[in-house]
Amino acid sequence: MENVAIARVLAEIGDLLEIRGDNPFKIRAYRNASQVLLDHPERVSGLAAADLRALPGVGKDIAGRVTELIQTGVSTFHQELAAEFPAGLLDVLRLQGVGPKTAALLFRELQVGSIDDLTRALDSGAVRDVRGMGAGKEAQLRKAIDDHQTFAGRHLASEVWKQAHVLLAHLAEGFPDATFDLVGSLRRGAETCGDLDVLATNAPVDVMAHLVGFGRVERVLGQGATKSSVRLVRGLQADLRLVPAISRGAALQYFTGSKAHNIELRDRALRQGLTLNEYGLYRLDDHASVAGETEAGIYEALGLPWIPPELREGRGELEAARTGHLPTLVERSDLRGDLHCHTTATDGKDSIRAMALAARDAGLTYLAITDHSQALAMANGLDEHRALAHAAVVRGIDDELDGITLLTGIECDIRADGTMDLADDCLAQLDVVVASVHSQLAQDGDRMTDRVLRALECPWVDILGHPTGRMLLRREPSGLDIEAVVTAAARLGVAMEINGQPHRRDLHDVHARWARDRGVRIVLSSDAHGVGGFDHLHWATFTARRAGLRPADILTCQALPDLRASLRRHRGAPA
Ligand code: DGT
Ligand code: CA
Ligand code: CA
Ligand code: ZN
Repeated sequence: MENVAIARVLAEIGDLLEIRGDNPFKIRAYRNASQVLLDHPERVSGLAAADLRALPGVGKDIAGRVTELIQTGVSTFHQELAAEFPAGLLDVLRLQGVGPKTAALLFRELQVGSIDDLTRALDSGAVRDVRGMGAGKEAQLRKAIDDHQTFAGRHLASEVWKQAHVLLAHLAEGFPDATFDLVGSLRRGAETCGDLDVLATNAPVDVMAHLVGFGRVERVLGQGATKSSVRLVRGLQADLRLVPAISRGAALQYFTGSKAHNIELRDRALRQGLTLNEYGLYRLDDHASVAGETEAGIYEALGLPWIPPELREGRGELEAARTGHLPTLVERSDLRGDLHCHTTATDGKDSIRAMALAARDAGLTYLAITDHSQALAMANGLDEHRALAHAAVVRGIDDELDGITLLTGIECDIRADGTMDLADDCLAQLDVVVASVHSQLAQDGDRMTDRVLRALECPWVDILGHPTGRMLLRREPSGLDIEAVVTAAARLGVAMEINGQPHRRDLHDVHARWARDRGVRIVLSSDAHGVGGFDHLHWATFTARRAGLRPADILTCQALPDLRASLRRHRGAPA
């Protein structure tokens, strides 16, 4: 039995106990154990009972359930729990804002056992009549179902990336001479992916059997000689295509997409008397092959320069390529510094010094320490006094370090009324101020816009952090009028952030392009909360590339002296 399968049963026990209203410690214990087994490098089913018990988070009870599972293929405890509720109730529980109490109530009062049942109950008006529900809860549930439908089946790109690399290692281990390429939306640097697309060349058909034998495969959806699909853990589908080496370029092009880009490209081919598919570019009259081995060769035969995958969204890139207007996109290695990170002073996991060294290892030459301000009490946010004391510590550590310069700063909350969370006199003494909204994101659009516009008027605000507050697959952007904010930021010389946290990617690429076009300078930030967080700069870079940004559009591609001079506080009064 695979670790994945055992982990899934334990996680489900946790969910079912939660609906039943069982002991929270017990619920957490099952969930912890599930994660431990999922991450365990060797097969748990091969372990002796004592070794199983020795795993962190696996106590006597859970070890017993796991042993039963391994020996019999089922857990009677899981089956008993599952028999108490309809299977679809777990989907209801996973809706945003539906806790176990609500799920249990909906089941008991209205026999809701699935999302479809819930939709029907909402449509009939039955939900609002249940004691403890009401119109507010009704609206919340409707929104949760809407979101579920919008987000269903999509995965954060960073999650897909992690799984992709484990899969690639498995494939390469079996076929060291083959070439495996990641294609699809992941290669285009998209924010979320519907599935994981992998292309194989120089491999025998046996590669398909090897895919199916991968330890993280939960279900085989189809296995063929040129295409196979499997479902991996967490419901991620992976497609593997196999083409001959002479078609690698054509297949890279075709399976990278996007569909919109491919359709435009195929139209262009047709107008030149050519036909394009995943095997090559051919003349229509005599079917002679024109290109196919390399991707650049395909574009070249169509009279175009190679187009970076991040731009292949059908947003005018073919026209730009044809007329010689493709930008030279920013690369991760162009980034010279980072102006947004957190330390143990607030909600970060690592010290100032550790963050500085990690930034240096990540190839950066300067780093601003921007911990939270007091409004974020949960994060132990800094008041004026602590902010200035923290800045003094940062300066002291900066003096001791070579190869990286620390800047003092703050991520200052923008209060609900648009005033800044710290006094001007404090903000003025720091090297850089990022202003961000963290509370009352549900404010109506006009109020949110006024709030942010007012914050931008504060002369010490250099950067607007994660402007829309969205959380991919979890929370829609705020009602902010982004056009009004972009216009004000351009006028006042405030830079706007592309936050690289994989669930933020905020600004969104379309907005970032807009902002640049209207004269706003862009900052790429990690928003690292630990030494590993500088990896986020890769995601910020993907978004910037999708936005068509060049190094010259980005403040953090400047060396420190130029960066300092470019910050709003050093630019003097706006013209
Ligand atoms: P996703 O999976 O929703 O994040 O987005 P993609 O772009 O990865 O889409 P997917 O996996 O359905 O297909 C991968 C690529 O294959 C897609 O970007 C372009 C190509 N492709 C798929 N279907 C078609 C099609 O009907 N026509 C053309 N020209 N290309 C297609
Ligand atoms: Ca895909
Ligand atoms: Ca696919
Ligand atoms: Zn923030």
